[in-house]
Amino acid sequence: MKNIFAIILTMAAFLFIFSENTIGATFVDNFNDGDFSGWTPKIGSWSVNSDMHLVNSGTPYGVIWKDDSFGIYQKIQVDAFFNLSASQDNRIAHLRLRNNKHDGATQPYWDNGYLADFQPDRIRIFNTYMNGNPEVASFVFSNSPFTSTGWYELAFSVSGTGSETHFNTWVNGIMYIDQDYNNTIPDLDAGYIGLGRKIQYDNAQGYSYMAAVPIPSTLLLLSTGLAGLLSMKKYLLNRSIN
Ligand SMILES: [Ca+2]
Ligand SMILES: [Ca+2]
Repeated sequence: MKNIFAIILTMAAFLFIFSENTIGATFVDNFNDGDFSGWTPKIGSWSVNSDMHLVNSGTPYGVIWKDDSFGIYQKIQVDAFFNLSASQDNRIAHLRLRNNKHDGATQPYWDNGYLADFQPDRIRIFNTYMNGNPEVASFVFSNSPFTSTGWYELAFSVSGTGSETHFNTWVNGIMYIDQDYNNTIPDLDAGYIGLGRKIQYDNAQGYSYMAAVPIPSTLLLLSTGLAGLLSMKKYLLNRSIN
């Protein structure tokens, strides 16, 4: 009976560890079904074009939000089509994290949140809020990865809170910003994921955890699980002997 209880405890401990690591949400959208359900445009005129790419034909300050709200760790990855010989609107991509999706602002482009601005000569991260958008991180390319017109895989993540807030950005899987930030605005610890501007997007994906995994409890659970495993081994050995 004691051994059965240990087995159940083992399974429960492992299930709990697993679920604690996967709280949050993931999304993948290639827009190949011709619509952007699961996203809500805020500014601009958004659609999925005949090539099955997400496009904004309205204001260059367009913003579209993923519908779900996300937590402490957030990452978005998306393909963006940089046309280096066309107007500037075809060379600027905006990836947004932890945004408050504020509907009442007179200039909603400046919702509270973090904005990664990708351009062929540099990447900048802004802490946006009403009437302001201070630059909080940047990387100027000495050798730009944007060498010709085509699709580029962009990614932006934020983790941690307060002075432990941390940003990363990537182009085609190469990391260009890896930087801490001291965030003093609790509003910026959670929120929505979004895209912006007028460049063409495709293959959006992202994920989020609601909170960091607390290490002491994980270790406790792991040791409980190991103890349970040992009991299970003993139980199985005893059973085979009997
Ligand atoms: Ca597509
Ligand atoms: Ca769709």
